[in-house]
Amino acid sequence: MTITITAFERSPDGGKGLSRDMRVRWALEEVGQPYEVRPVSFRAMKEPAHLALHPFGQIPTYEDGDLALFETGAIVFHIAERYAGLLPDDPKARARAITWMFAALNTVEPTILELVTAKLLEGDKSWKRERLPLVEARIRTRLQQLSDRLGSADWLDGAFSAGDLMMVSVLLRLKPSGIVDEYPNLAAYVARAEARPAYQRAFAAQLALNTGKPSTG
Ligand SMILES: N[C@@H](CCC(=O)N[C@@H](CS)C(=O)NCC(=O)O)C(=O)O
Repeated sequence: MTITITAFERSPDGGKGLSRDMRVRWALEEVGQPYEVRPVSFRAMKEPAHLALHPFGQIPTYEDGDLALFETGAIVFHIAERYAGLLPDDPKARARAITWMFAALNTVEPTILELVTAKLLEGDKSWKRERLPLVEARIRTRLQQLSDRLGSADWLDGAFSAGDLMMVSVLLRLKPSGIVDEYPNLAAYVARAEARPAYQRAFAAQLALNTGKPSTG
């Protein structure tokens, strides 16, 4: 049974890696599992057929036989549990890698999403000028803490894991702001992850869907 995921028919960023199907594509590429993509329009996302898969009317979703999942954290965790390559075998190292997945989604991503909201959804509000510096300060607090912990290591805890995949996916959303570049070890961490062949293949496939040009990756 082929794994099928959903993705934006037309991604707001033109398919440059920011839509969250990227995390799932990347995970599947890391573990060497083929997959198909079903593009969905913004309208179709809110219709009953898609809502049956995703109660919040979003992408991505994941289907494998009679299993249907939503939420990238759950999907990437499922992939990492099911196929080798994204979680260490040692139980304690595995638990720590899973901890980093949660840290990415629960502790780092919310601050970054605040910035996206402040800039894109509330860009015309009167409070924007006062709010933005506060939001950026909260992001810098988290990035400094993450930078201190990463130090000079390549990855957050030993070998590359689903924890790194999720953390880098979250940090990439900050790319347009340039804030990650203020922390050279984090910028190098993100670049190291982006250089992984699995990331490159996932990125090329997402871009190809949006540009209509076949992926060469
Ligand atoms: N927490 C969810 C967030 C999913 C999400 O926000 N998806 C975005 C695309 S990256 C979406 O579908 N946005 C359209 C909408 O919410 O209407 C996850 O990690 O899967």
